[in-house]
Amino acid sequence: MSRPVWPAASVFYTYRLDSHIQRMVEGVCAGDARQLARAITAVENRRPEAISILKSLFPASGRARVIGVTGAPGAGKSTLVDQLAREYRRRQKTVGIIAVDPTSPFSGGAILGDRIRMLSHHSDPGIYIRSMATRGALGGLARTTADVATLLDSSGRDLVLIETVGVGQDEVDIVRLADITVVMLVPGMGDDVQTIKAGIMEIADIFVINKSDREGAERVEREIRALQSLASRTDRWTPPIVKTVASEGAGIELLAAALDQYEQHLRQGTLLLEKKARSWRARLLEMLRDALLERVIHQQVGEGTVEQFATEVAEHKRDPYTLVEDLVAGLGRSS
Ligand SMILES: Nc1nc2c(ncn2[C@@H]2O[C@H](COP(=O)(O)OP(=O)(O)OP(=O)(O)O)[C@@H](O)[C@H]2O)c(=O)[nH]1
Ligand SMILES: [Mg+2]
Repeated sequence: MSRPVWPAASVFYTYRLDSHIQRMVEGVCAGDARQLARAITAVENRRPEAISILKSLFPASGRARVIGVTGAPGAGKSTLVDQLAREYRRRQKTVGIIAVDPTSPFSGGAILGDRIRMLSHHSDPGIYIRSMATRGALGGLARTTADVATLLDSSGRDLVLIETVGVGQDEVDIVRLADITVVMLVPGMGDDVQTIKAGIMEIADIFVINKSDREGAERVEREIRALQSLASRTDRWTPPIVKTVASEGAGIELLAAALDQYEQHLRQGTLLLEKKARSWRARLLEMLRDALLERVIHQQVGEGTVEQFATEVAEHKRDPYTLVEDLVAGLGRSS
């Protein structure tokens, strides 16, 4: 018999870990930070019990507003997210923060800075912060981030803030899954707007020009406006541009107001539902892809065989098209 793997073996593990998972699920729903941390670790590492945890917690999720904050390395994302969290705490809202990939090669030693800033909330149970530093390690960073956001949501957080560097496709995928996407730009980074991936500019619901204390904020604003005049959105929303000095907390209230406004806009008609359905479509396809791949690799060919196949194809001993066809056809037979 082949080795049981996540997610196909979740039923087997659920049976064995039932009471342990039960405690974890109840703890998360009650807002217990330790159980939440355990659940996140299980999901992040795609442990066998992860699916059971997510299944049990899904019904408790769906209430939080998920806000993605993205921008160039060093743009001030962590500083802004920190300030925004304070603003929401002033409004008696609870906040979960996911800082994705602070160890990326782009940000150098920023993880220490992130850690130090996190300490500023240390005594406030209304703010829960988690760093995710596993770029590419287990694949599906966007999916894992979305699942972690679901956990924070089910733990009763009113807001989930996701910070991610707006550089690669992973990051575009991550912020695409948020309800609201904030794209941060800063003056004085050369051809400002051009340094941010076009894909990121298109998904901005709100633009922030941070470090507005520096020369050139107006120029960035003009560039964004020029870009906006070319693009057209189907939801009749023109992303506002908010200028901030995150390090001094300036403009944060304006940003919070812009976020409120966009949320109100989304709540008109079926826009919010449509947006959520779009992101669920992407998540479902990825989940399906992962599940099918797991089945092919672990149930049919086994670990290491893919490398062997790859070598055989490279040596032209095998034709990859027939190989893939056979493997997919085998799925139907093995179920
Ligand atoms: N002058 C100025 N400096 C700022 C402002 N906001 C943040 N900074 C500084 O910019 C530096 C980078 O800020 P971070 O918040 O770590 O930036 P980040 O975008 O999270 O950086 P990475 O996660 O490494 O990509 C820090 O030294 C901040 O103090 C601002 O509005 N004006
Ligand atoms: Mg940061």
